[in-house]
Amino acid sequence: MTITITAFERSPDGGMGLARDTRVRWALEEVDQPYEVRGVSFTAMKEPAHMALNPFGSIPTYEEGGLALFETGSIVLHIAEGHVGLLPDDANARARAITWMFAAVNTVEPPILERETARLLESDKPWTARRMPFVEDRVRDRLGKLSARLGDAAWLDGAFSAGDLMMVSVLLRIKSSGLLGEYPNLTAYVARGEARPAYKRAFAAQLAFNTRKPPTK
Ligand code: GTB
Repeated sequence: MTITITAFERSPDGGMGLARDTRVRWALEEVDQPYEVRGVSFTAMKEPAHMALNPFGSIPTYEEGGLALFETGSIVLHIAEGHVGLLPDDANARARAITWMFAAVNTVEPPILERETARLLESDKPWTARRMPFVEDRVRDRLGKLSARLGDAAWLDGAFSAGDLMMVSVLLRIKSSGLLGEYPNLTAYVARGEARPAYKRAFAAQLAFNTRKPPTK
């Protein structure tokens, strides 16, 4: 059955991999599933056909036969549950890996998003400069605790899992901020994620999609 995901027709980052289709592409690459990509413009995203797939009018979405999903956490979990490679066999280890997926999108990503919103949408507001240190400290609070838990381990709980895929994807959003660099073990963790062949293929594919050039191997 063909898998089709949606992505920005032209991502605002020009293909730096920050839009959330990258994490879905990465999951599909990890489990070796081919997929097609339908580009959606900002206008089309708010039209009925796309809103039927994602009621919030955002990307990515995932279609496979009669199934249509939105929310990257749910999409990656669906992919991980249907294929070998992203979730451990042991039931308890599997539950813990899923817990890390939730921690990524529900505990670590929100303060990162808050910072992005403050920088991108509120930079002209008179209170932003005074608010920013508090916003960044809320990111640091999460990063510090994550860093302490990761310690010297390669991945969050044993072998690489969908939990790591989601966590690395979230952390990539602040890679260029300087905040991640305050935590050498998290910097190395993200680099390990980026070094995975599946991530490299996903990144190359989204870059090619955005630049309309074939992926370089
Ligand atoms: N919780 C949802 C999920 O995980 O799937 C969030 C989906 C979401 O916010 N999608 C964004 C979107 O469609 C794209 S990823 N936004 C348009 C809209 O809602 O109208 C967020 C994003 C966009 C662009 C960059 N960038 O260019 O750097 C980075 C991240």
